[in-house]
Parts: sequence; structure tokens; C-alpha cells
Amino acid sequence: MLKLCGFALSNYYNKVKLALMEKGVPFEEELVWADRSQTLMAKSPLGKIPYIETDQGVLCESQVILDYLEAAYPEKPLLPADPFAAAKVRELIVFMELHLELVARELYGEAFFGGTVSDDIKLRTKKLLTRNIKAFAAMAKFSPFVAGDAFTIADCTALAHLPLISLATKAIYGEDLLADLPVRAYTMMLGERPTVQKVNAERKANQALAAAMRAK
Ligand SMILES: N[C@@H](CCC(=O)N[C@@H](CS)C(=O)NCC(=O)O)C(=O)O
Repeated sequence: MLKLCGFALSNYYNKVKLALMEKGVPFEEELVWADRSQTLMAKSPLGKIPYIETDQGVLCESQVILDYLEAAYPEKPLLPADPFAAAKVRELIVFMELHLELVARELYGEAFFGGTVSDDIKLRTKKLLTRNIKAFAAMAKFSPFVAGDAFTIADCTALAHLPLISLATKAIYGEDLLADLPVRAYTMMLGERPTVQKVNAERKANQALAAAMRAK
């Protein structure tokens, strides 16, 4: 059976986990911390999670994993059949990850992990996020799903990243830079899905585990 490896506090892990559950693909999970161990590096060369183990071998990078799942398990697609419509969904994903999440990630050290981020980085990140969020707002649909009227892999991505970006910007700038977008209502709407409830409950449990380990 396909194995999803990583930890449930990770937004990229939860992106893949939600897609697996929404597609109804059977899978098991293995708790792997991003500890740069030799075992991890052998499977994921940058030491990043998530990765999956399949009968054919290991795959890392969440978007590569989702593309593999769409091709290998086409019974319940999470992408439109039309190539252009599917590309528009992927465009939104690339946009959220490259231009929003990766930019906001600069803030996580201080926002979530007790570190500090320099004022220069805070300033540059705010400038970039302000510009990029405006562009994202012009592309995202939220009607009711992020790419339109159907649940797609863009929702697995949006749900994993957007609330985190809100939290991080609120913590660092005292304001949610995504506040003009209906992220809260969207998150609540998706929160009615049993798959999302399971992802959230297991993320909280993993957060408690990580906190208990840090306290030791
Ligand atoms: N581009 C990667 C990003 C994955 C990622 O950044 N994972 C984080 C956890 S959320 C990680 O493993 N960080 C540990 C590290 O970079 O050493 C993907 O899409 O899978």
C-alpha cells in the first residue's frame, strides 16, 4: 500500500494527505520528522517532507506527488478533464506556492518557532506579499472553491497554505495580509468536509506531540 511519510503539522504533508483522502486512495502514514537523518536524505535528497513510498519507489515534492496520484488513480479526478482548465488549476497552485507560501515562509521562524527574522527580510517580504496577493486575488475564484465550482487539487493546496500565511502575517505585521480575500469563510466551508476535519484533528495532535517533545 502507498505510504505517506512526514509529519501532520506540515502544510505540504497535509496538501498530499487531503488529496489522497478526497480521491479515496488507500494509504498508510509513517511519522518522519525533517531531522536530516541519513535515512531521510536517502529518500528525500533535500531532507524535506512529505514523500511517498510506492511499489515502484519513492517520490518527493508534493506537487509531483499530486500529479502522480492524478495519473495513477484517475477514478476520482481532482483536476478538470479539459487540458486548459486543468492547466488553470495548476497555474493557481504554482502561484500559491511560488509567490505566496514560499515568500511568507521567510516569516515562519519568528512567527511560529521562537526565532527572529531581520527587519530587512520583514520589509522585503511584506512588499512582495502585498504585490503577489493582489495578483492572486485577481486569479482566485472562491466560487465556492478556489478554482471555481469544483473541488480540485488547488483546494488541497489553498487549504494547506492560505490559513498559515494569514497566521504568519498577523503574527509579524499585526495584520492579516490576506484579509481582503474570503479565506476565513472558505476555510470554514471546507471545514465541513470529513476529510478536512480528519486532517485538522491529526495536525493538532501532531502539534501537541511536537510541543511535548520540545518540552523534554
Ligand atoms: N517543495 C516542497 C516543500 C516541502 C517542505 O518545505 N517541507 C517542509 C515541512 S512543511 C520541510 O520538510 N522542511 C524541512 C527542511 O527544509 O529541512 C514540497 O512541495 O513538498
